[in-house]
Amino acid sequence: MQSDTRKKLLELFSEANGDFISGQKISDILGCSRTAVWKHIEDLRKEGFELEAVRRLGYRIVSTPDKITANEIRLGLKTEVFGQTIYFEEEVTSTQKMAHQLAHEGAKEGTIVVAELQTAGRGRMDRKWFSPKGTGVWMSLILRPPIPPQKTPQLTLLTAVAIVQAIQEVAGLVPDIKWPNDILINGKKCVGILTELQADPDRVHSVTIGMGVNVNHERDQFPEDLRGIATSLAIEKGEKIKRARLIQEVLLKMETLYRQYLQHGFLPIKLLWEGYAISIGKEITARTLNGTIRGFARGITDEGVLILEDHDGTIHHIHSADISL
Ligand code: BT5
Repeated sequence: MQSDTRKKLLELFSEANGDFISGQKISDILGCSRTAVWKHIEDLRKEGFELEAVRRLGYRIVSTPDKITANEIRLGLKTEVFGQTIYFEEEVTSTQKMAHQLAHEGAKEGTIVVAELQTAGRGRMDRKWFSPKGTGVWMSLILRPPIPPQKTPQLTLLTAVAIVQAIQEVAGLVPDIKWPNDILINGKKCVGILTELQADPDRVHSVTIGMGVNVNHERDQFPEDLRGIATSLAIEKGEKIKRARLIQEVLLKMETLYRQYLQHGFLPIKLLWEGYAISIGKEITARTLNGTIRGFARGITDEGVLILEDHDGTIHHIHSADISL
């Protein structure tokens, strides 16, 4: 479709404000045949517009495509620092990789990298993160916190709290946190967080926090191996969510919590985190690189490390593991 035809058509629908416009009216205004109108409508559908067609009434726009652009993120962003510098890409290997490079080149605190599609999105320990086009939030945030490297796990927990709060605000859903970095709804994972740092032994240069949120995936868009363990906000809510709005809210909640963290330390964040955590107080299995331990999750330390008491009463401090209930 030519861009001026597309523009005129979208203006028409915008003026109609969700009401029907007859095919005849559209063809008169665009100066084209009814068949051509139908083709233009099909083109809009391919772009992600949802249109309803009813005989004798004409066409009506139901929803606009959920596109993310730097402008969509900027418009209505209420933060002072986070997300004030945006790198938006249609396609990257991994936003983490790009953010590391930018951090290395001196990118400012609060810089974000967002992509519509990741061809090599990654999880912890080089696992893969499924990041298809146009359905999720694939974002990395660069921070330069004045903290020693051993405290950076706290930032993963801070991020989890911020994302849970943002999901509550934007989607009205109440997710759970599974230590350390999973956010679940109805027992299925809809968010993964990956915190990576560039540091000397005693000083952090930058922390890159990668966030993957499954937002508008339909159930059958997940590959077979994830279908039983993954979900999206749209599946749980039964309607689509505007991703740019979610990004704005995540950035706002993160900035607020991060300020609080730098001023008052980890304790207030820890209390919030414990309020959302499902694994604490329960019997769990922790798979670590050094083996598997079963026991009761007693809580987290002030550093964000999981405290696990096994059946002999021995206390283990778990820095990194996969947890199952
Ligand atoms: C994570 O790893 O959960 C961290 C994921 C971080 C992804 C973001 S997206 C933006 C930024 N750029 C990147 O390249 N990464 C970050 P982990 O706890 O290791 O979990 C990985 C496991 O989750 C995989 O082995 C799968 O079992 C599962 N998984 C993969 N993709 C998924 C998805 N989209 N939704 C739910 N589960 C998924």
